[in-house]
Amino acid sequence: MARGRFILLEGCDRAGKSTQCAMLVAALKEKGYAVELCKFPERTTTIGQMINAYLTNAKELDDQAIHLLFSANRWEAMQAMKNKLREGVHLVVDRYAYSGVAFSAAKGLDLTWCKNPDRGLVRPDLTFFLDLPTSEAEKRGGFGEERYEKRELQEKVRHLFHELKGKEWVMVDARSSVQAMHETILKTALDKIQEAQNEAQSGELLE
Ligand code: FDM
Ligand code: MG
Repeated sequence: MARGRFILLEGCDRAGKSTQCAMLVAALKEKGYAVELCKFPERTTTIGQMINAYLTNAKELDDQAIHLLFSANRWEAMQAMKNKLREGVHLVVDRYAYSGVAFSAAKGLDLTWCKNPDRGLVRPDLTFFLDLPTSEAEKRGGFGEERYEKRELQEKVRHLFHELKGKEWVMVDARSSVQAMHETILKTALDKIQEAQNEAQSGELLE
């Protein structure tokens, strides 16, 4: 059996990541694939509750401390994610280490320091970056509710995402319609999943 694919959606706030993740999961399920949604921060764990308190301004934390909590929140999910992938389950992931680095570095922390705690996390097979100009994000509902939803910071975050992006990233214009974005994302994800199945048939991916 082919290992599941790790499909990541990254981007600034209000770019439509959560909507697109939900649509992708639903479409893959409808096609008969085993697929699960993961979201970071995962606010339900003990660490996640601390992160939530920080983001909703209920609690103050040093920039370094919150950075490490975001990373720990990924590490605590790692074994379960690896198990799922090994079982052939595809994972659609809403934010990951790139958000971790981009947001903390945008606040002024050293870029290399920011990257270090996430070294060794399982790598995405496919990363979509939903790109939205900050001026557009501001117009969307709910912007400004949480700690990081401020124009100046979001501009820096967007700039850092562009610095961090790998050659293999798939850039998606988040000004496009929900449906148009979904079609692009679904098609690319299906190609990736098919590629994995072909490799498994030729034995290359068997562990
Ligand atoms: N965020 C998210 C970080 O600062 N570091 C991280 O590692 C992650 C995963 O948390 F402003 C920020 C990004 C965003 C906030 O994310 C909450 P959601 O996706 O809006 O819940
Ligand atoms: Mg948000």
